[in-house]
Amino acid sequence: MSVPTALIRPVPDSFHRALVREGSPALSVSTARAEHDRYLRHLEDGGYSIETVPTDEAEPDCVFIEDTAIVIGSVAVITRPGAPTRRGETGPVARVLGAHFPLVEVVDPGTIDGGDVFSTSEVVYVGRSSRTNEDGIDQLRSVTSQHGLSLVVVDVHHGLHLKSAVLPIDSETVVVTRDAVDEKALDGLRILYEADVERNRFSALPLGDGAILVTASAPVTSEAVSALGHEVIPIDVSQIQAADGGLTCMSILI
Ligand code: CIR
Repeated sequence: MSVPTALIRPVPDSFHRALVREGSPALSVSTARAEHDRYLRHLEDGGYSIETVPTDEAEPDCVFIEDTAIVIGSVAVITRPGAPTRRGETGPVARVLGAHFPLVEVVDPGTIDGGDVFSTSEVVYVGRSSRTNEDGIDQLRSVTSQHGLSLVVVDVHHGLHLKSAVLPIDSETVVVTRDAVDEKALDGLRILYEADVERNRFSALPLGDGAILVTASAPVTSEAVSALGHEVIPIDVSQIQAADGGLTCMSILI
């Protein structure tokens, strides 16, 4: 059996110019880099082999590699990111993923970010958000239907991406930020709510070995995840979160 691989991109020196919400404090590149290094160690401990796409100083957000590609069944969908400043990030990722999968490219006028997509065994969920538009969703639907998967569209009312507000923690459970998405679309999934005092702070990445990496900034929600019987591993990624990132966004797991 082949070893699960995590595709990642190192934090560039230009990370301090990453896209942030208005009024956000200045970003520290060295702290973000230390957080990223710890994240990589956890991926390795979780059983992943790391494959690195070179960083690019011209792309301040390139560490958020998740947004550039989505693996669906046997193909990799190369996205067209919703933020025009991020569209140059896809080429180098496509070159590396092309060695593993046939590629399908999302084309103009479609936009879609990988942060808006997660899957269960039969369903792909996609967020209709400020980054992912109707045409991008239609292009993704033609891929999912070729793989016999249904596509469920979830309207994102608050937050950057679907996975800013809906975090899968196992095959049937998601942690949801209240009032952030159209929850009717999540019918059939077990919902655990993020603690209100930790609004938008919880993020999670289930690792290959069954443990779940969780943000240290959301201990109450993480405790509730642990109470479901999961092993949780807290990690401090405050600078990554200051740039609107979470734990899924720094890797593409293949
Ligand atoms: C952006 O605004 O595009 C980046 N600063 C953050 C992207 C985070 N992506 C993700 O969580 N999938």
